[in-house]
Amino acid sequence: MDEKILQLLRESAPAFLSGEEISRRLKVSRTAVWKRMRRLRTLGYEIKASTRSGYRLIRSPDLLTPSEIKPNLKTKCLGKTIHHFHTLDSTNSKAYQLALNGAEEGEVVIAESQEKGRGRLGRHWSSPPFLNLYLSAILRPKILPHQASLITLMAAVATADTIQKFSGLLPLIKWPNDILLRDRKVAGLLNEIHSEMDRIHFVILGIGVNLNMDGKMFPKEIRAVATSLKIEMGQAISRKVFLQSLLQELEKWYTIFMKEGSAFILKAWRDRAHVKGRRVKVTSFGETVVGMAIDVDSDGALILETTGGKRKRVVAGDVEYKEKVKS
Ligand code: BTX
Repeated sequence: MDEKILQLLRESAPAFLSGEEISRRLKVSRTAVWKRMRRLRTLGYEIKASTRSGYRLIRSPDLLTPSEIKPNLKTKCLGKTIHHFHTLDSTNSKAYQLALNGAEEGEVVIAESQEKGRGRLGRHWSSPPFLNLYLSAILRPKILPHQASLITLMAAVATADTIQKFSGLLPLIKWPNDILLRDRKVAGLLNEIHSEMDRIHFVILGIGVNLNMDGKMFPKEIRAVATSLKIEMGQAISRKVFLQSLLQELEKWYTIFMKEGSAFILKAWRDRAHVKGRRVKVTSFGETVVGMAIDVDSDGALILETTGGKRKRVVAGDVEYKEKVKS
């Protein structure tokens, strides 16, 4: 209903639209329209009311609702359906449920805040309201389950490129799913798949990007390791425009992946990760290994040369760089 009212107000802007006309078009009472206007104002919409002429939309807040995002969104599929929530436990959990119930490829879930934002391995992702981006996209790629990690690499490339285009800064991808600026985490990815032995039903591509957080807003324990675009650029940014760009980049890289295969994605990832020759400490399934990163293989696994000179393939885990990262 909010969305429909906003659409009507936008269509008639800059003119006023009478309460009577809105109630007639939406088949609801004048009181219902008035109540909705009051609610929209509490959400940050500036709506002028005149007893004679009706309502006029003056300004919209930086919300990530479909009516804010879709007008300038230049994608063919990704984000054509947006499920927007003021708060959710986790956008990934919601998207997973929607996908189980038949949601189509390209549908996107966005929340202004998350109460139980999820990182990998049961970790928490700090998700305060109206500042950042918390998004989950439903994809149904025709690839084999063992190639699913490539979707994470593809999304990391798209997220890094969006950040670079937006800020002019050079982000660095840290295997497998962190995006760093000046050695601090500005974005994280959490991909979850639902599959059979030889077929993927869907992938939930979860992306969190810190956009307008100030340093003090981060929980104390991550203040030294996290950053936001606002901190790095010295100015607040439009979440709406960032989201539109991110959806466009994701669609571009996903299309390249589906048409060209993994080689293109792996090259793009390598160019943005500079992993080769880096001394790393990797924790994987409770085991810690120190060594030199050699490369990622064609399935996106990290290849290490351990201090004993042996090659090791790591499919999941956490990486710590042993020297400072330049970005
Ligand atoms: P991760 O397990 O690699 O990172 C989680 C770790 O990062 C935490 O343990 C903490 O140290 C640190 N951290 C927590 N919050 C933040 C933050 N806002 N910025 C920087 N560092 C932080 C990374 O997992 C994957 C995160 C994906 C988040 C998205 S948001 C939309 C979607 N829905 C959902 O529930 N998760 C994903």
